[in-house]
Amino acid sequence: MKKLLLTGFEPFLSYTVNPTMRIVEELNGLELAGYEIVGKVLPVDFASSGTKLLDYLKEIDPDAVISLGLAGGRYKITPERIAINVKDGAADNEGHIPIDETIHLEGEPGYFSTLPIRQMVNRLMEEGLPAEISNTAGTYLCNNVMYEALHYAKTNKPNMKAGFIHIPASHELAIQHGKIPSWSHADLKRSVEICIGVLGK
Ligand code: PCA
Repeated sequence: MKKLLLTGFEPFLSYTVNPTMRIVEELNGLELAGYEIVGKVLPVDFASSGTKLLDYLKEIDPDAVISLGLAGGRYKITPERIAINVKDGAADNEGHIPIDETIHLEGEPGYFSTLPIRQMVNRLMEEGLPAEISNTAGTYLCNNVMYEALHYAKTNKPNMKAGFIHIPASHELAIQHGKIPSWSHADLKRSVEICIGVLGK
């Protein structure tokens, strides 16, 4: 059976929970759309998230990798179109604040997602779930992990599909956080399952 590495992130900044962490933990070990799901939670740490991801890619040797991240404030499920070779932004969980840094000196300026993002968005909307392609994954950890996966695919494993999906806050998070739009955990999880289903087509 084919293998899918599904990554989420630990909580970060003012977000006391990260809905991607629970989704990844709940889908770990399941079989969906012809894929065995291997779920892993990554640290929100510029120094170690990339190497952790690369370790998992080498150890698990997946056919595809989908990384998930929380985009607090977004209203829709947003598969990302592109990752850029930049680290810049707020403090990570270790207190590091990169300014205009490059992820890989020898890397391309950007890599397009190799996931079927248009089909994912269309399928989600057919299922009644708001979705749109996002044209920026930002320059924080989510972009960093998306870039690392695509750079690895480009340089080591061209057949491995890779990309990133940002999801809105869960109700659980919104109750604690305050003024951010939120979805039920069930809908967030179903959205991820639908995207995996599209990948498996
Ligand atoms: N979202 C952040 C990092 C971790 C997460 O879940 C981001 O969008 O970069």
